[in-house]
Amino acid sequence: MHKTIVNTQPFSDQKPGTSGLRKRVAVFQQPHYLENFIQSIFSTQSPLSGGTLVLGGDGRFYNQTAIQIILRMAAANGIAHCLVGQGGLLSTPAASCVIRQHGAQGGLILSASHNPAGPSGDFGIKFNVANGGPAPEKVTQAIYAYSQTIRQYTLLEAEPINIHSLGKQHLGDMLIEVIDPVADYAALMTDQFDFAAISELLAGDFQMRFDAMHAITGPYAQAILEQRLGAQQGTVIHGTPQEDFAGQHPDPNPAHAAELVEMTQGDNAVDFAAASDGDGDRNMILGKDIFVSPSDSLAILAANANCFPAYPKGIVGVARSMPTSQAVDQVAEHKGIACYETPTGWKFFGSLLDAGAIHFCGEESFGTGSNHVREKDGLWAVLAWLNLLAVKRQSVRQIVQSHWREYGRHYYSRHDYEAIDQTCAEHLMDRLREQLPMLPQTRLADLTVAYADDFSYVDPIDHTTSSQQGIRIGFTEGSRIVYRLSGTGTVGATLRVYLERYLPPTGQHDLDIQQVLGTLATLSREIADIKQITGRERPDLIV
Ligand code: G16
Repeated sequence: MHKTIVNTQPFSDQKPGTSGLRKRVAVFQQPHYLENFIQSIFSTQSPLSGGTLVLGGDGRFYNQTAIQIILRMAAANGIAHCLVGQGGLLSTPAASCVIRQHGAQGGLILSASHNPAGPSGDFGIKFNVANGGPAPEKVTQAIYAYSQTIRQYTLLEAEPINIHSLGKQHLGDMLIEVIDPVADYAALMTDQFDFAAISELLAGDFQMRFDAMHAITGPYAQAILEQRLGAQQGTVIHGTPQEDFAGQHPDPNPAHAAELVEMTQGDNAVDFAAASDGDGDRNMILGKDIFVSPSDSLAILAANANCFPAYPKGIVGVARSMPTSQAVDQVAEHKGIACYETPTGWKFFGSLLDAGAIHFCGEESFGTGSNHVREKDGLWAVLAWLNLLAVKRQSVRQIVQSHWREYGRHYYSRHDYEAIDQTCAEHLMDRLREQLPMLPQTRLADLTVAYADDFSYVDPIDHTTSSQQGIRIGFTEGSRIVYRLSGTGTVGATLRVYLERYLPPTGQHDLDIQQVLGTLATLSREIADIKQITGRERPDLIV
């Protein structure tokens, strides 16, 4: 088969963000754009040469085109073996599972996560390394550096490859194996949870819905919840992956999954509802008339880890991203286990998980996971909650409320200012940084600032430093305001403001969240001069 070398020029915007390279589809459709980035991965990640690569995505528009190009480039770049999810499909946690179980040297996940899809939507590429997790910063920096000097890429001339039938075929010297995208992952889940207990729960009066949001988790949820666990047919809604996610925003939060939230309210409310996102790594947990915040969900799962067959003696440690509420810290302190605060991005949990320092980790951005893979895992969190409900035989609300009675409640909310001008956003953050030395001991409203800093993290395992990871303003009674710019948007900048206030076990736990956080919300706008700098009166999204 003929190998072609194509001359090219660098694109200046190929720096990966919080989670891979995410751009509008039209950006990826530019001649050479995708190829340059893929060549930068193949040329810098030497273990891939002669090794095994896992390939799949969330099924969004442009996946099929990208997979054909990547296969031809992989074959031309000396990859020996490529495992492709049938139809080009693999959820992000399933890709992580396949990389680990097949001893692959890495994987490419084609997804822009929860961002909308379709010809005018977003596309993305994530490179995961041999531990199954997102590439750490030193790897993404090397890929970016290469992309800035690239002059050539190489690919095989070949007819389109059939990725829809299971089985093996050759492309040049490379073996392509089209695999069932669900099988390895479903088998792993049966090791993690008590499927018999969950089946028994689902066989009774218990009513649940799982919203796959027209994205990748449909086939996984149908196979695991309906076929293996015996949930009623129709439990999984919006279960057929579509290239444009039916024009919806597959972001599992109360704003974007409003239909599911409604199913948990009123006379015919279901007992439990959950949703996952475009690529299956996020989760939202709901009970009858209750939304479980991702930070609380992590804390509750950590507090009850001994309910899961994989952790009969509980867990050794936990980690959360810095802006995530400190609810899990309370659990760690009570249980005497380690607790780490990392920057935003699942990649920062990898070294802690690999070293056995933690078992569970999570983020406010609807991500929860464990050491079973190296990605956050939407269905894992759903099964964990089902396992918990099966063991405790209490409602979601009862479990959450008794957790608050034991550990106190961290009232928590994120206010997003979306698609603001990039220069304004950077100016706002710079001004905040300038104020930091003056803030400690200042009295603001009825609060006193205890500390104010720009979060910097030294990985305790590999000792790499990541600085400027978000501005934290902490108050003496435990409240916090955190500011950072999102690393996953594709239009302008998104300013995220995270608000947190703790009320102890004896405090009131049934108050309105935005009311409890009202003073902090006002302060957050004043301290950062949000209106003057961005022109925005109020956030575009409150979660
Ligand atoms: C990605 C990362 C997460 C991160 C989230 C939000 O999630 O994997 O670790 O918390 O983005 O990041 P940001 O606040 O920078 O937008 P996903 O589900 O989009 O891949």
